Amino acid sequence: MERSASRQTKKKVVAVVGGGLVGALNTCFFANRGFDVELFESREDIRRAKVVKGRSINLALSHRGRQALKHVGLEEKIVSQGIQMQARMIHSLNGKQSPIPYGKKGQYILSVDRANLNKELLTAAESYPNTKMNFDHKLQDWNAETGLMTFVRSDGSKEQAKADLIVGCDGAFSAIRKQFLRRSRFDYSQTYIPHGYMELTMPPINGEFAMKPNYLHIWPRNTFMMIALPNLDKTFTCTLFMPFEEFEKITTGDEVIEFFQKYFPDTIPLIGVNTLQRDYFRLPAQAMVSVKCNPYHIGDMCVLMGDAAHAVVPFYGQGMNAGFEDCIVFDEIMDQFNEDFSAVLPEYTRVRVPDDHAIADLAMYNYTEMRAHVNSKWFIFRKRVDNILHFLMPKAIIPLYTMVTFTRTRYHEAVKQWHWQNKVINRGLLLSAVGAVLGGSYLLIKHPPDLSKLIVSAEEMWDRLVALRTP
Ligand code: FAD
Ligand code: EGU
Repeated sequence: MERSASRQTKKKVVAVVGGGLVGALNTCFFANRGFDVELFESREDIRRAKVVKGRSINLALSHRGRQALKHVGLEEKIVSQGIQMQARMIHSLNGKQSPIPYGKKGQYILSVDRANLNKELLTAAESYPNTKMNFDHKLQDWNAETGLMTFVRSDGSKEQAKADLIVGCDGAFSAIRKQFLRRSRFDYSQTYIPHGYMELTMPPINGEFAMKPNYLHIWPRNTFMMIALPNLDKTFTCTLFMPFEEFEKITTGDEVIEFFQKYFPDTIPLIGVNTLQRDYFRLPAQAMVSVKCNPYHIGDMCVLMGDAAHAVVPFYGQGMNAGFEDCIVFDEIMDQFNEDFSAVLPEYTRVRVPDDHAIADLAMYNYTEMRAHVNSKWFIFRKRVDNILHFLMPKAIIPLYTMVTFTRTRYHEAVKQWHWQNKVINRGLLLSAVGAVLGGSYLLIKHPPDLSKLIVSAEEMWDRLVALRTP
């Protein structure tokens, strides 16, 4: 109580810029601590908007994101509006479907509707008496010396505002971050990957889901990949990933069908030829960018969170989850340092940068891995090996995706543990190989084979080698 009383006297004002997933959640976190919070969002209130434009319709919510929602009392509500996915369903080219569980019974991820999640978070943020929501406020610029922010409204008018702390949650193309870029000793990198993505709707068939609903459906085809997540209205949203140059090759409805016939034939009757052709040409393919930067703060005045701090490619399903976890980590540090921004902000950078960079790297690694040599057979094989090793040594060997998806193990620790496990596994394989050679030799000595047979096969082998040499 004493601490909240001292806060009352300070009555610090926090400005959250960006009312997307992370900004809306963060507003709840700051409001919970008793700050006066003002949220500024460039778009109109999506709860009143007729059409919501924006990226990806549904998202995979996992442990880290759920923990953050739990902190502000929203976990149950959001989880009840999600669809459980207990396993992946791998679709082979021949139409065969193979389920691979994420873990034990209780280990599942959730498919959540982005727009609905955002609306729920905004409603929760708005419900605090100490919050103020400002929609149609696009941050144009801010002054890193004075902290003065300038917003433009859709009618062209401008408004200015000040706060004790500015929290930049304004996404991958953050306007808040622009001021960071002008400063010395600010590291920044952004990489566009050659792939784009496009979303296609798979409607219900006879009022039911066209495919099994409680799965994350995957069509791994090396360079081409498709993923489908279920929605509450019994549709699936299929996300097609492929290089922009491949998207550009397809210019007619017939070519769309031809392409799907070649790579995703089982989906044509499910999506339907007309829907497929309509959705394909509705919007151009969207780009994916990876952004890393350091530090995340300026003095005791401004801090970046979510995609504004770290946009990651979607190949681990962690972008939102990591952004939500940012909020927990910041909140924990606020406790440790008694809400002293001049101590909290540098500590937040120190603690969080290595983890966000680790998940950015992992997601990028998985992208290169999948497009290089992941077809359905390889995907199934790898996940099965992971699961078997985990079953044999449950404490020592934990699959990387398990640590990332179902625990709050710090991302950079998960990567370390993964490298260590790989070493152990490789040693194990080497030892088995040596064992096999030794055991084989022993058996050969104990039971010498008929040498004449060996010689014949050696001759055969020579013939084969010669045959190989001649073109
Ligand atoms: P955003 O959601 O981008 O929100 C930023 C907000 O700031 C927006 O509302 C915007 O209008 C506002 N804004 C922008 N500029 C200004 C300004 N100048 N002034 C005021 N407001 C401004 N993550 C997962 O965890 N699981 C998944 O399965 C998953 N799948 C994905 C699939 C795809 C294809 C993509 C592209 C991403 C996926 N992600 C996933 C990542 C996830 O979408 C992002 O990490 C998440 O949306 C980040 O939230 P954010 O609030 O930081 O940014
Ligand atoms: C991509 C786009 C399967 C939603 C990574 C798995 C994703 C999602 C995987 C998108 C994959 C890839 C994991 C989850 C998830 C898998 C994961 C990827 C949700 C390693 C809406 N990925 N995604 N890994 O293990 O940990 O199932 O757009 F195909 S959820 Cl690329 Cl767990």
